[in-house]
Amino acid sequence: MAVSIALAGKPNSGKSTFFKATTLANVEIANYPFTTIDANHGVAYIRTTCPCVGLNLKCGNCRDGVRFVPIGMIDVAGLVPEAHKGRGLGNAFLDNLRQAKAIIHVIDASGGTDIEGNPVSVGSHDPLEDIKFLEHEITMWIFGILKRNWDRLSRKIQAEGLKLEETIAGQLEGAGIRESHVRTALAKLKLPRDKPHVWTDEQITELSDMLRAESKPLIIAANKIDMAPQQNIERLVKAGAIPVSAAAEVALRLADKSGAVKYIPGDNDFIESPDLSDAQREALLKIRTLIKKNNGTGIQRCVDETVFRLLDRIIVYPVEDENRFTDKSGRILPDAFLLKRGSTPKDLAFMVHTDIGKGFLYAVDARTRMRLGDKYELKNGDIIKIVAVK
Ligand SMILES: Nc1nc2c(ncn2[C@@H]2O[C@H](COP(=O)(O)OP(=O)(O)OP(=O)(O)O)[C@@H](O)[C@H]2O)c(=O)[nH]1
Ligand SMILES: [Mg+2]
Repeated sequence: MAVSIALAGKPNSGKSTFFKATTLANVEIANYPFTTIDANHGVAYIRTTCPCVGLNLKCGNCRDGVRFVPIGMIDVAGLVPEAHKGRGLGNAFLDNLRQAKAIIHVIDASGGTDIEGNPVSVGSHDPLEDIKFLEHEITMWIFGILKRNWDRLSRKIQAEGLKLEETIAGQLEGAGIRESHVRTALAKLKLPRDKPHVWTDEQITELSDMLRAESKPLIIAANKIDMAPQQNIERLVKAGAIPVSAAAEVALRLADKSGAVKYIPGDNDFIESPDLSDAQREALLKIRTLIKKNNGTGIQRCVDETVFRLLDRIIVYPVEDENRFTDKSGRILPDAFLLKRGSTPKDLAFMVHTDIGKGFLYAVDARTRMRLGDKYELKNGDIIKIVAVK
C-alpha cells in the first residue's frame, strides 16, 4: 500500500466507527472504553475526479466520474492521558502506528464521554480538553523508545564516531521514523551534536516532539456532530478540527451497498430508492438534514485532506497507449498511483515496476503527446506513458 494512515484518540470517541465507514469492514463498535484492543487494518479510499471525465471517455473504474484510490487505514486501540506511564492499556500498542504516515485524531465532539472514554451525559465533558493529550502521548512513546538505550548509544556516538542521525533513526525504526525526519528535527533544534550523552531529558523530549510532528502529522476529526451541541462544534472548528459523523457515514455507505440509496462517499446528498419503509425514510431525512448543513458527513473530507494536504500527495495515471489512454489490454485509465508532490516520471516508473524504473528512457504526457524532461515534476491528474527498454 502506497500510504497508510491511522485513527487514534481516546477510547470511545468513534475510531472504529470511522474505520468501518471508510473500509466497510465489520469491526467491533460499542459504547464503552477499550472495545478495540488489537488494531484493525483495512483499505480506505481517497476521492478525486476521474480524468476520464475531461476526456469524454467512460473508463469503467470510477463512479459517475468520481474515482476512488486505495490507501491503508489502521484503527488503533484507545489512548488515555498518562498512557506512557502505564494508564489504560499503556502505549505499547502505539507500535501499530509504525506504518502510519499521518494520524487522524478522532475526538468525541458531543462531550458525551470523559477523558478516559467513559460515557457521561452529552455536553458534560469539554472536548477541547482532549485535543492536546494525544500529541503528548505520542511524543512520550517516541521518547520512551529513544531513551531505552540512550546511555549506551550516546556514548557510542561520541566514542566510536557513529553518525548521529543514522543512530537515532536506527533506534526509532519501530516508530516509523527515518533519517530524513531526524535530520530535519536536529536542524531545527540547537542541541550539542558532539555531546549527545549530555542531552537532558527535556531536550530529548523536545527532540521526540519534533520527530513526532515531522513523521506523524495529524488532523482532528470532531466526531458525533449528529448529537454534539452546536457550540462544541463551533469551538472545535475554530481549533482546526473537521466536523464529522462517522455513524452517518456508516449508515449511508451501508444503505448504498444494500441499494436503499445511491450515495457516493463525500457527496452532500443521496438518492433514495422508491421502495423504502417510513422508518427508513425518517432515518434518512435526519441524515440528509445533517449532511446538507455540514456539506457532507466529513469522513471523506478528513481522509482526502490527510492525504492531499497533510501528506502532499498527488495522483498520477500511467498508461501504455497514449492515444487511447489504455493499458496493453485496452483497459482505459486502469491504474492510479499516489506519489509525493515533486516526483518525476522516473519515480513513477519505479512505482509501476522496478524493471520499468531501471529501464526508464523517457515519458510522454498522454494529453498533449509531448515528451517530458527528466526533471519534469508530475502534476495531480497527469496521464503518463512511460517508455522503457524491454
Ligand atoms: N451519535 C454518534 N455516535 C457515534 C458516532 N461514531 C461512533 N459513535 C458511537 O460511539 C461509541 C464508540 O464507538 P467506537 O467506534 O467503538 O469507538 P472507539 O473510539 O473505536 O472506541 P475504543 O475501541 O473503545 O477505543 C459507539 O457507541 C458508537 O456507536 C457518531 O458519529 N455519532
Ligand atoms: Mg475501537
